[in-house]
Amino acid sequence: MASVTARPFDFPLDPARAALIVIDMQRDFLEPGGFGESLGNDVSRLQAIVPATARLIEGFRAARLPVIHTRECHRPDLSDCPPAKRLRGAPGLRIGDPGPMGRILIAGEPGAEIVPALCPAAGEAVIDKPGKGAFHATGLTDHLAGLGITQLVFAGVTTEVCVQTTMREANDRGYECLLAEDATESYFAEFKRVAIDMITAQGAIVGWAAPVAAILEGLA
Ligand code: C5J
Repeated sequence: MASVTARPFDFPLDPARAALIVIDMQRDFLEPGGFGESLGNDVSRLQAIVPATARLIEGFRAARLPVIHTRECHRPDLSDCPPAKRLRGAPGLRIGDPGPMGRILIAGEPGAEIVPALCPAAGEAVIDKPGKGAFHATGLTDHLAGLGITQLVFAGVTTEVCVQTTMREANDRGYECLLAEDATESYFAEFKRVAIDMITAQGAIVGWAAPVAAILEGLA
């Protein structure tokens, strides 16, 4: 057991029971010319966390601990996309519409792929998820149970949407959740700050937050 310096208090990391979940580091969210930028977002904010996220992934790989990647995407026939979700986007740039990197958030399209710098290694699980949370309508629960995982370290985008939603789902399912605070980002700086405050408030009501360097020390 290692003690990771974290907010609001040290996280008791048990590497034998821990996995890393990297949320939605997809081209359409991160790359210039993708869906995120076409909505008017500054994607350089999200690109900036790629090096820290890569270090975290490498640390888990070096420690031979599970790395799980997620992608927010839907089936080409949209049968897993509730109309209420699809109709929420900007007209002309909704899920399934033709976008700058193929059909927006559709499995198999270039924009739905993970950015090359964080490409999943052979044998690492890639969970395609139709919701914001990675537990909804996926096999993640069974996958984690099969590995004996009870602690989850989180990285990815965006902090206040898919990362926070998945952390809340995990927290309710009994996992101890630690967010790598320099390996997560939002298009809105204030949303990231407030999301981490909400997660760590009231004695880690949803979970803990720590820098990548502190988490890597705990794995060493
Ligand atoms: C994610 C989103 N991945 N912001 N999606 O956070 O719609």
